[in-house]
Amino acid sequence: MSIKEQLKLYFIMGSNNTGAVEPLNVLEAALQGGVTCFQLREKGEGALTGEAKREFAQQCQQLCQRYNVPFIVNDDVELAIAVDADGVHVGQDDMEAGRVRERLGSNKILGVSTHTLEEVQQALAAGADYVGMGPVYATISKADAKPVAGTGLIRKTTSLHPDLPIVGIGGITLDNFEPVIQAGASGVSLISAIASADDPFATAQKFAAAIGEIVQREGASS
Ligand code: 3NM
Repeated sequence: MSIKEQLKLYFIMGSNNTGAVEPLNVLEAALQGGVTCFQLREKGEGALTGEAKREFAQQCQQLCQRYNVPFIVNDDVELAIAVDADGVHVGQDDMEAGRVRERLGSNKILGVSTHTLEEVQQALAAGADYVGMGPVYATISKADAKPVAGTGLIRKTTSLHPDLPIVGIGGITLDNFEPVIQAGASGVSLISAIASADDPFATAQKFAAAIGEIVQREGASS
C-alpha cells in the first residue's frame, strides 16, 4: 500500500484520550472499523512515561500488526527505535526532522507537522515521507495548537508538490472532513472524532467508507 493510501484514515491516540473507556479497546475498534494508520501520541495530563509508556506502545503495536496497519510513534524517536515502530512523527518543536531521518534510517516512515511552505520545503529536504497540516479546524485535543489554518496551505502545497502525501489534522469530524480531501490531502488525521466517539468502530467505518468514496470521486475528476 502506498503512503498516500495509508494516510486515508489516520487515527492518533494516547492512553489519556479515551475518557473512561479502555484505550486498547478503542484502538482495536478503530482498527476493525478501518483506520489505515495509527500514531501513538502520549502527551498531556496523565500521559504515561518510561516503562509504562513502552509497554503501552508495544500493546498498541501488536494490535496494529494484527490489522496490518502502520504503527507510528509521536516525537519519541528512541522509543520508536526500541520497539521497531514503523515510523515517527515530529512537530516543529521536536527533534529536527533531518536528525530523525538519520536515526531511523531510510526504510521507516517519517512524518512532519508543517504550517508554512518553507516548513514543507525543509521537511522534504529532511526526508519526510508525508506532512501533516493543521489545525484545519478548532481542536480541543492539543493545548498548544496554532491558530485555525483552514485548508489553504493544503491546497497551495498540493499544487506545488502534487506527489507529496499530505494529511489534514485538527477538529476533523464526519461532518467537515470533505473540504480537506477536496483541497488535496491524501487523508485525515484525528483524535477525538474516534477516541471520544460513543461507538469508535462504527465511526471509523463511516469515515473509511466516506473517504473512500470521495477519494475515488476526486481521483476520477482530476
Ligand atoms: N496536531 P482532534 S491539531 C495532534 O495542528 C494535533 O498540528 C495538530 O485532535 C496540529 O482530532 C492536533 O481531536 C489535535 O482535533 C487533533
